[in-house]
Amino acid sequence: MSSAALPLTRTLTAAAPVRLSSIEVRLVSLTLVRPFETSFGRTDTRTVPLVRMVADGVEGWGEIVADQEPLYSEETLGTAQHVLADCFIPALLGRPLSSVEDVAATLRRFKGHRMAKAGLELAFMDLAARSRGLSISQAIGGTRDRVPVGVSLGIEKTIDALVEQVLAHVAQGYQRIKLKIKPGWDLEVVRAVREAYPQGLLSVDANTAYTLAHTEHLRQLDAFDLLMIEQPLAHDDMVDHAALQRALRTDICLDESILHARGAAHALALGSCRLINIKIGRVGGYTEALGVHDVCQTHGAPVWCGGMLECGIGRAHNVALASLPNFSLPGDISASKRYWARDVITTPFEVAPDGTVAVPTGPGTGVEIDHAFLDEITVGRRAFTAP
Ligand code: SMG
Ligand code: MG
Repeated sequence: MSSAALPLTRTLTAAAPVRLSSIEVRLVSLTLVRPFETSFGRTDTRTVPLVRMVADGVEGWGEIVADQEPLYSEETLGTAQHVLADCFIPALLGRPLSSVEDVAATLRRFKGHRMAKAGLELAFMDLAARSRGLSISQAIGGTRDRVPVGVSLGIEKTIDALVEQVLAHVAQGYQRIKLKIKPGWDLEVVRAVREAYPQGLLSVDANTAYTLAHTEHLRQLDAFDLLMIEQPLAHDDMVDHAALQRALRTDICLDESILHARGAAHALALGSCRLINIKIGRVGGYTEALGVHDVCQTHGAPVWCGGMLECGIGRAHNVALASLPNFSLPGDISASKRYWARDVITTPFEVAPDGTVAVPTGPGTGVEIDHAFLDEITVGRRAFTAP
């Protein structure tokens, strides 16, 4: 593997040390325009915890990607609310915080619960960048003004219905199609989609549905010239993935298995994968996401930005992250309308005919919250103030 020089001037500090006067956790309820089914289950409605921080009249917003049930990872809506209220928020309120790294360092003694931590880092990053009049993309050293995007298509009732979805999204410009697979919904499905979409970038995501016993079966995917197979084996495995990667021509991309920069380095050294997707929530925030990005860049492994069916706030953070130089593959960053009839931001994200999304240039996330709509869909809120 080649190694590339790391860029970057990063400004993860606020204009002046920040003492957070309040942190609010607000739950909003949103219904997908189309249910999304993976190997582990089906999502049609999401209850999304949003984090709002205020300091010296500047605010910042973050989103927590934990789900109702521990299906994608161990975290849930319930565990996130618990650790925020009882551990993380009390540790942050009233304490001087200069940078996003300070937030990460303050929370480091608490094990795990990365999605909950990320919600706080996201809000702080937004606030810190706004306090300096920088966009997050500028603050983290982003180099793209538009990012290439793909779409992740769930399991459908029939192969025909999926092929129809594929063609509709290709027509909208998406640069890469990703299919969810599981035993019983794989080879035949990929064959049919490949016939309908012979040239384009195509990948599959198993969300941990297979074991090494499926090696011969998965080898048959090599025939379809896939960009990658994402997370075929267990969420906590790296060794079996290395054995599988040796048996496959297709690149393995790890998602669930990569929780931090050290894990990314291990996976690349072990040969468990050749690609990594980065989700800010999965790795616990910007500090670690930037770390994973840099480790991969040093190893010559490209990364791409994963998605967790975010609303506009989380999506804005994802777009900012994906503007970093080593995000060279299309991300799971689709248009707002692919998820929601109405998004929580005033200007929804759109995918241009060339399959790119514009990186917002305004301060912080660069998006404006649609407060009237947010209030309408709020199903719970809890505010915490500094003593
Ligand atoms: O946000 O467009 C999106 C979804 C992308 O497939 C997607 N996410 O494993 O990569 C993944 C899944 C996790 C979420 S499934 C509810
Ligand atoms: Mg995945």
